[in-house]
Amino acid sequence: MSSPVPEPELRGFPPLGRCRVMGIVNVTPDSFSDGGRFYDTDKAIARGLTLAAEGADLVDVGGESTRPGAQRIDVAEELRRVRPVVRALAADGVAVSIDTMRAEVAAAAVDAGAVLVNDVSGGQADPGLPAFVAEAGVPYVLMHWRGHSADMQKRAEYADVVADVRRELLAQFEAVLARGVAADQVVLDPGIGFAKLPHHDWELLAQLDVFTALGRPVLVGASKKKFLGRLLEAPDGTPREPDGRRTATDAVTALAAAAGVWGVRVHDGEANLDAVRVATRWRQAAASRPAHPGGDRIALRGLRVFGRHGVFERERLDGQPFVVDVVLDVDTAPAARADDLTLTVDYGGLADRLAAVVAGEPVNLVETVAERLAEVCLATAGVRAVTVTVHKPQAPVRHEFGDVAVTIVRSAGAGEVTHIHE
Ligand code: PMM
Repeated sequence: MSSPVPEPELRGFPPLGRCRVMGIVNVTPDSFSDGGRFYDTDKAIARGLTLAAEGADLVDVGGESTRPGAQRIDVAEELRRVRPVVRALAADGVAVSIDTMRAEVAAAAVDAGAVLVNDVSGGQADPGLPAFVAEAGVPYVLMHWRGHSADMQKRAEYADVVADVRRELLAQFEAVLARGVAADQVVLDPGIGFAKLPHHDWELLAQLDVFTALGRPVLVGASKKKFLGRLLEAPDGTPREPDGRRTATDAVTALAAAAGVWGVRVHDGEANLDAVRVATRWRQAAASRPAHPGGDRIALRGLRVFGRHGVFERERLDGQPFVVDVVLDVDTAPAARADDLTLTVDYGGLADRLAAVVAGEPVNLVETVAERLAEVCLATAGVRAVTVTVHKPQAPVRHEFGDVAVTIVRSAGAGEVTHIHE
């Protein structure tokens, strides 16, 4: 389970401390999961209000089905479906996102009060859409996409689905940046079920960390999709119907939220919000677990050494203080029994070796310094694991701040611990 990292900034969405729940309202006669149920304007509005009342942070309104094989509708029809729903929900104080691939629909929806544009084509279906998003400055969900739904499943071929989707999504991201969209407007989405077979969806979900590591918020739309129907198929191979995929969806929500995604796009509010609450608490507990459970520890804290690390020329010329904390996982019992320094870590000698790294060859990143210090610690006889924190209290930050620090945890691989007695 990955530990919490600060939420990447998304314009207009201050950090919430948990995964967001985006409730779905498909104002369509033919979406796979709720086909027709909310096609009527009043029913769609009522559904959006219910989702918001259940705790959905956003309500995503879409007028065009993107289920595999779906044909496109014309822009006038899409506008007719979504505009009154967006307007009514926004007027009622609901945060609305518009699920569209068209600039004209996005513009009308933003005009009617939508606060986010969700583009499953990730800027590829209508070049005017990223241009509109750039000009309006609205947050923008950019999804991995290989082509329109009518024949997208023909394109579900990957050498390595995670690497391929990551690369293509980054290319789409760069393309919208080139059209003037700012990085802090963008949420990335791996596009579960879009030009993907069930095993592709599972691989993407199991490696969400690859996407959260891109430094942008990540949205996952797995709700009731076909890969869950396949997982839950009957003994005769009949896939479970969408309505029977609710609990499995809640489970995916919990796991995705625990993996640190920014949001999940789901058909039901309450149960998914409960799942998010479980994941949030789980992540908090994981973050506070000790790095070296149960073992003996030797700590050396506040080792202050002058160094020249940093990306700026001034940092290389002038240098600045770095402060190092290390906590070593060591078995101290043999040294204690014999009362013998040679059987434990000599922290004086270790401090000299750590100081030499900090004062030595300048590198760009505090992360690199921390990694080198961890290597020195793990090369010290008896050290099984180490937590290294490198503080840079005078880092070039244009605001008053307390500290900048990088903490890493590293352990020796099996059989790699150097024994003190050898
Ligand atoms: N899936 C659907 C529609 N819109 N938007 C994003 N960002 N991500 C998705 O995975 C996604 C989407 C299709 O599902 P639906 O028919 O249940 O709305």
